[in-house]
Amino acid sequence: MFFRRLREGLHGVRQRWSGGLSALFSGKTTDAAFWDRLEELLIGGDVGVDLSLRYVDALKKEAGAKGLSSPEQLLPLFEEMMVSQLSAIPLMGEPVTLKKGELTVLVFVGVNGSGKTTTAGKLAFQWTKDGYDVLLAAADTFRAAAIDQLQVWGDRAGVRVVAQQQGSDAAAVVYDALQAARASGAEALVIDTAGRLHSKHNLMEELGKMYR
Ligand SMILES: Nc1nc2c(ncn2[C@@H]2O[C@H](COP(=O)(O)OP(=O)(O)OP(=O)(O)O)[C@@H](O)[C@H]2O)c(=O)[nH]1
Ligand SMILES: [Mg+2]
Repeated sequence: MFFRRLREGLHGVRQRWSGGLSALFSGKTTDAAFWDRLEELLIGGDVGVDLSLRYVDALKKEAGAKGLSSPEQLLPLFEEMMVSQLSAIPLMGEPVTLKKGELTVLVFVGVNGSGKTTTAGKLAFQWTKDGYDVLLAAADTFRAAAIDQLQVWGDRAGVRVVAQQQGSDAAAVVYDALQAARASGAEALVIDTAGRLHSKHNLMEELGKMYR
């Protein structure tokens, strides 16, 4: 299931980088220009310089070892590399299950508009319906109306929302929420955060602080 979705996802990425990866892998040869272009596309796609270079290197080695020379033959290897990289992340693709009388903390992180707040609200709603004691935390203190948006979900689900005013420290909201969740014996703390690109350094730093 996860792999199928990932494969579809990768397929989607291929399509969006039209004239990009898909064109590259439908080319004729894996000459120096091919490898340069692959590196360029990966870095341009925000894969990160180190990881991009590692991918290119590993793919080159595999191609050599297996005696593959056409881009088409390399595509499945490339996909496999991406999949194994992602599935090495602990709990990747695993369902989140709550335990009665135990606190589970869930942090929603993702690029802008990817559905964090909506999913946080829906989960809080569903888990409340399932009889769990849930708490929402409005750690998106960045975008105007983000706190209200979560509050609406909280009202709908009958779930308490821990929030401070807009512009306050997101890590402080998380700290407050964690205290409140522990004090009240909550079973799920669902934390909504501000949308961010992984390439925005200061916002990633903020995540690190929340985690601590
Ligand atoms: N079709 C569809 N739309 C969704 C889904 N989840 C969210 N949306 C819509 O996508 C838009 C963005 O959703 P949000 O939940 O606000 O996304 P977000 O990640 O919190 O956005 P930011 O806080 O701005 O980063 C809204 O218009 C939602 O109604 C979904 O599962 N399906
Ligand atoms: Mg949001």
